Amino acid sequence: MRTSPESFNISGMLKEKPEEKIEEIRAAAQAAFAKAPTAKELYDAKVQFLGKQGSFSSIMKEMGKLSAEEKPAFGKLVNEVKQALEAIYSEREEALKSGELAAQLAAETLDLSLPSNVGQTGARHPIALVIEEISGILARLGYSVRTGPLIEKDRYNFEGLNFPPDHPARDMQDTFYVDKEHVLRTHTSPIQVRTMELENPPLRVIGVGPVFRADSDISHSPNFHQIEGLCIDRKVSMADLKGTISFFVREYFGKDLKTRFRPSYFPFTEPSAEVDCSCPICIGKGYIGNEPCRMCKTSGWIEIGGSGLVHPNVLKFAGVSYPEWQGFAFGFGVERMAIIKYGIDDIRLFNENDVRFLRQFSV
Ligand code: 2U9
Repeated sequence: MRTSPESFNISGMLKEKPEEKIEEIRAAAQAAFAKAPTAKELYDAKVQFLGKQGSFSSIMKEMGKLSAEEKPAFGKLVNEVKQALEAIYSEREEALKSGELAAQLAAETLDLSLPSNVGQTGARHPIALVIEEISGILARLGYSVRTGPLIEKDRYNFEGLNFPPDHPARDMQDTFYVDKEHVLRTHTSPIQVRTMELENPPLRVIGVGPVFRADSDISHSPNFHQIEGLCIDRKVSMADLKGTISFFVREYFGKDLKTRFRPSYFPFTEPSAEVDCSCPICIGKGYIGNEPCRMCKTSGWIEIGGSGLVHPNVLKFAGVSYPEWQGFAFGFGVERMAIIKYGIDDIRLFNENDVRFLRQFSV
């Protein structure tokens, strides 16, 4: 309960007993300070008694009515009482504030058993990791990475790579056409044609990135990634090609693995060969204990890509002088390289971006 200044009728009091009136104010202020339940209400009481418009200020205004002899003693008394009240106020303020802080701390007690609020961290995508690893191995043989447009001209995607006008790969059913002249690139080889047009031999280049085919089933996605190597030099043979790919297989899949080449056909290479390596899952044995290997289906071999000597028509189209300059090339599907190395059994996982899947490949 607050005591308002009006409850002290100070008019005319100086004539009667000024000291008593001051004592009355002191007692009322002290009681109000002691009763104030919060620091805010304590402060309000202070303003009420000690503020500019408060009880003491009113008394001071009356001082003019005192005689010259009375004034000093009265002034001294007022100052003493004010100082005493200030001290009581400070003490009480301190007590209330520390009480309020203690109550706040008690109410805000932390529950240390709650789960932490640390955000989930992401992980590099296995496709990015495989591209980095393959490029890193080939970089040690002098190869460096080139990229190119995803929407490609027919002349770079097909014509420059020696695809005849009626080749089945040009079929609307196999290729996404943007318009009569442009397709979504079906392989990364156009990057190599563009590089040969722009740069002078000798060359050792890696073309890498997404490619698109109108093909979708349980093991084929309409978009996947390729990585391929092209070497242009003065004298290039199948022996250089086999040495390069065998080195790559041992570095990427493991030192004990063998590489084999099977004759094949591609429009852009002649001769051409498909590349197999011993199955990295069963280490070429075909079985894991008594269990048939699910990756190579017991053959002990697994197909990893294609290769060949660059067709003279491809070199000539890109302005490379043949036979002064010759080349070999090889290509791999990146998803396939990841599937084989890590034993992944579902290509759809690559596009789901589930961190529980992705995290398994981060080191
Ligand atoms: C130029 C000349 C020749 C690159 C080659 C292959 C064979 C091949 C496939 C592997 C799996 C693509 O992702 S996949 O389907 N690649 O079979 N690639 S030779 O030959 C080139 C490239 C560029 C100028």
